[in-house]
Amino acid sequence: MSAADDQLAPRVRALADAVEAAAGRADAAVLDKAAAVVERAGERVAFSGSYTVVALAGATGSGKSSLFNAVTGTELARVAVRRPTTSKVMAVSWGSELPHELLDWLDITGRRLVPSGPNEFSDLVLLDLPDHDSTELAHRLAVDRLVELVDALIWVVDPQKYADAALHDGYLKRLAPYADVMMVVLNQADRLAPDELDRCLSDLRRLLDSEGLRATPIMATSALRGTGVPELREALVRTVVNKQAMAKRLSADVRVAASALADDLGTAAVPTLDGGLKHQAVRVLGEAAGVPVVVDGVRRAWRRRGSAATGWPFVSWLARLRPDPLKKLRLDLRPGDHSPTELNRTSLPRATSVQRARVDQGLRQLSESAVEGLPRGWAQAVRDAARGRETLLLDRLDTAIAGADLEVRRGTWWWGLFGLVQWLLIASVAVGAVWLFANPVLVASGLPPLPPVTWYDVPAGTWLLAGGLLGGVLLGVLGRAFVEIGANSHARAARRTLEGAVEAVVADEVFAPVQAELDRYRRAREAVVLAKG
Ligand SMILES: Nc1nc2c(ncn2[C@@H]2O[C@H](COP(=O)(O)OP(=O)(O)OP(=O)(O)O)[C@@H](O)[C@H]2O)c(=O)[nH]1
Ligand SMILES: [Mg+2]
Repeated sequence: MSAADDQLAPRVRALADAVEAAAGRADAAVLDKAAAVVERAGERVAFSGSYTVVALAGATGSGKSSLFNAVTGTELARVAVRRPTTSKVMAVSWGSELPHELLDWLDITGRRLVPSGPNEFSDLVLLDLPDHDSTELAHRLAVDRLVELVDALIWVVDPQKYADAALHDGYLKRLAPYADVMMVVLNQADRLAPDELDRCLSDLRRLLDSEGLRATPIMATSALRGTGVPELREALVRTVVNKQAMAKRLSADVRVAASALADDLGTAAVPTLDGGLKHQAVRVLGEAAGVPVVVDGVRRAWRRRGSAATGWPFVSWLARLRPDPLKKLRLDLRPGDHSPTELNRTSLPRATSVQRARVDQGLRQLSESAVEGLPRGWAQAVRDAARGRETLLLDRLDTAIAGADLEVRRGTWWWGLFGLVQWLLIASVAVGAVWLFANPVLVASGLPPLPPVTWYDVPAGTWLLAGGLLGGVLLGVLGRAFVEIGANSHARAARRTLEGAVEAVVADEVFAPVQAELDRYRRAREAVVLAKG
């Protein structure tokens, strides 16, 4: 196994990974080509990797068949003056058996075996192709198909047509990545004077260099006279013995496909879902799902219950008549009392079109930031990931809000104390009133009047009555202030709890799928880099 082979397998695997990751996201034509390369590479190695398939290609009449015969020392290829001569691909191999599997895979029916013992052509399958610039469509199609499959190509040109656009624009330029598995042979050299041949060769060299084919060697031959044929034969044998052509060809295939996919994937930095972006999304979605309504409900419920417990009893019973905001929202149940069913849904207003629009907008904001720089197909995939479960999202948010423990069921310890003191003050008012106003009744009933007690010349009854009234009101006001502080801090705590619950849902339904898509993009990007080698 050569170094090229060693690297080829992981690169083919990487290309397969990239194709898998980019499926449905990258350009379909690019993906198809890359998938075909993966398949072809696997098959080519499986079908007798020990053979090297070399094709003689070129324009009609350049002398492919003549050169074939000259190099192999056979008369297997038909040579003629009538054009085009070769209409069917012919494959020849040496030894005791034809590599049928390989030839089936290449879809070549014209096969000839040159019976021989082990020799320098033992592992060679040499193809004589029809003309690439043929008037016959079938010829051109056969050439195009095999140019994609063979391990090495020998382009046979003649002094008249070596600069032909059909060859250079149609094949050589786009085959630049395969420069090191190609060779260009200027045949019919006998038709040129030595200085003309030199000019011709240097012109051809210049042309190939300008097309990115510096690594492609040039040779001059005459199939008619046999000049240059031994050198060509040696080059061919070297290619076969070296056993690098197949791996080099496949390597170039993988590189070309991976580069095309890399271009499609773009070069922008892979976007990340940063904390600020996530926080913003949680806030917007929480708002849409009713977090502010519940937070406000918590504040008002705390205020109502606190006022009822600590306020001046003459007034605070009024507070009890007002409905409990959390009861109204069905959020007064214990967390365990909720199950995520329609029956136990909160009575938060059902998602209105405005809310849905805000959810939509929140998700769009998030996905637009997460798709910055991504190619179109990937951007769409990220958008779909962000909004794929939008309907479920609102339901799950509602359930999460219903299940959050808002800690407003119990009051706080000092409410009881304030309540007790309020009742003592009421008692003081009552005692004071009796003390002040009971004497006429007692006297009329023949009972002794209450003893007159004064303090600073003011009757004790007045102290008790006025003190009780004033104390009750003051305590009520003080209690109200404390309750307000408590209501605000509970509202804040409720907001934290609710946003935590919302975040858990959004992380699950939105962040995770978006992140998975971004990870997939990163995977594709890393895989093509590996595949390019
Ligand atoms: N002078 C000269 N004539 C050659 C040489 N090689 C081939 N020919 C002649 O060129 C003509 C075409 O040769 P082929 O080998 O059939 O050419 P081909 O490239 O196989 O042509 P197609 O099969 O039609 O594509 C024949 O008449 C050959 O005798 C050469 O090196 N020198
Ligand atoms: Mg021919």
